[in-house]
Amino acid sequence: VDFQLPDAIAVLSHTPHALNALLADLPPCWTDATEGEGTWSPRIVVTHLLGAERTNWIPRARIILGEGPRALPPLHPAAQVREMPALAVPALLAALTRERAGNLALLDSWHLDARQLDRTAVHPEFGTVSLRQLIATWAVHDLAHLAQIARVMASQYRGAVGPWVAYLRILQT
Ligand code: NI
Repeated sequence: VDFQLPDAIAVLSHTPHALNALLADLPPCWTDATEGEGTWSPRIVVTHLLGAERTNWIPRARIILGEGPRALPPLHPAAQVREMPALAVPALLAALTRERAGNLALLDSWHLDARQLDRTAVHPEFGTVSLRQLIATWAVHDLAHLAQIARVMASQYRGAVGPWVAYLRILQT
């Protein structure tokens, strides 16, 4: 499937709703569940998504579109979530919903054309990347973390499902 900005924005605008539907009002046995020491709970994943709204996608898009040196700074997501306040899930979901809407309104206001989407910057690991690739990655990053949340939650019942574990590919990892 070719990248089309409105299609990417469609996914990006749905993610907060999907997270709200999945996580709002769930007991902490789900939202604070992990896959073991040092792994992220759904609550920490949402914290990470909120951090990325603030420091990743739009700031990097601005660098790609800007007139200054087009070098993307490295990001440190694990350190970032450690430094962010430990908010409760409802507060996190509200903040993510608000900040995502603001970022998408800003993106829309730029009226990006194909030439702008093809602009590039230098990523610290990958070298040349385009704005188009950044925005596609923003959408896939949402989907990856939705899958991660589902996997973390599913793994809590690895023992509870008994022999059905054999049919549940999500538990085979
Ligand atoms: Ni991530």
